[in-house]
Amino acid sequence: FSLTLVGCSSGGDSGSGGDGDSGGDKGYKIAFVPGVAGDEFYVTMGCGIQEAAKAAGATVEEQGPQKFDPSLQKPIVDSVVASKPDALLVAPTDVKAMQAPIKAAADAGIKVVLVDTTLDDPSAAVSQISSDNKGGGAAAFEAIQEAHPEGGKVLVVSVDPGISTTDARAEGFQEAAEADSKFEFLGVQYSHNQPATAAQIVTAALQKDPDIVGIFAANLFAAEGTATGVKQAGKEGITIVGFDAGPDQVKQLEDGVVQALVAQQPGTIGKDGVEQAIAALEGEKTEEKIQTGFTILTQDNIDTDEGKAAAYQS
Ligand code: T6T
Repeated sequence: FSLTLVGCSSGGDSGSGGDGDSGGDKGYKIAFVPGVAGDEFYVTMGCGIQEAAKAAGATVEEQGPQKFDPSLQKPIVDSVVASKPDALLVAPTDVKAMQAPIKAAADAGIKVVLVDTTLDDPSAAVSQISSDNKGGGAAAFEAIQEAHPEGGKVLVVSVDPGISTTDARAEGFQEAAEADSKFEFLGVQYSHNQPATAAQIVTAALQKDPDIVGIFAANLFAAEGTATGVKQAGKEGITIVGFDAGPDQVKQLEDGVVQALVAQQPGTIGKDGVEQAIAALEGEKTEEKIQTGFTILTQDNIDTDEGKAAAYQS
């Protein structure tokens, strides 16, 4: 099915501002396979993709798995490859399991761009575009450190091992936490992208270690569940830092349930992805790796123009 522009606005990080002169209006067909359907991070990326494609006279078809799960994403990539688009923008859900299906796309002559997540061996792709995930994880620790200069126990709630982005965030957080001897790193627990599981992890962790001072939730759904878990445990004074800035996360930040959010630039990742795909199709040089930035959102900047622009679309 086709991605429509419904819900995309020029506000937020829609990736607007493309120069619009790339592509030569050849009517290229671009396929977009996000990590999971309906996730506001990928919805916002889709807006950036759609806008950049429109500027280049290209069309976009989007199809995403119902869960962030390579066994559901693989058949989608297989069928997209069979439909022979000119380019494929894909966020692999696992560094290993998605290796072969994505290589098959490149072998079929489709220009592959990895958006957001990557693979153990990304050589099938003409370009990889992602946030500074490791740096974002370290920044998340710094926000907890600032709130708790006395130190204490800290925990990471992630998604699943084998996802390049969330693994890098957890690693960045862990390295930063272990560099400050006042903090005790309690490890990483995996929520399988289910907010309810993240909430259970947090309630159980708080029963075992009621003196936890900070929790880093490594993506949107982990953050949603972590906030619920802390609330249910009736705990106050715990600093929660979440990755991503969907509408629910922003609300939790405004309500003071979450203290900071690391907002990525999904629209820009999408726009850059289209531009790299078109450059490859035009036989132009591509950039092997593009790193996009992030904004730390707190109650102090969420209502500013910068804060509003960093929030995701829904
Ligand atoms: O955090 C994003 C994305 O960067 C990550 O790879 C998977 O989770 C999200 O889509 C948020 O749900």
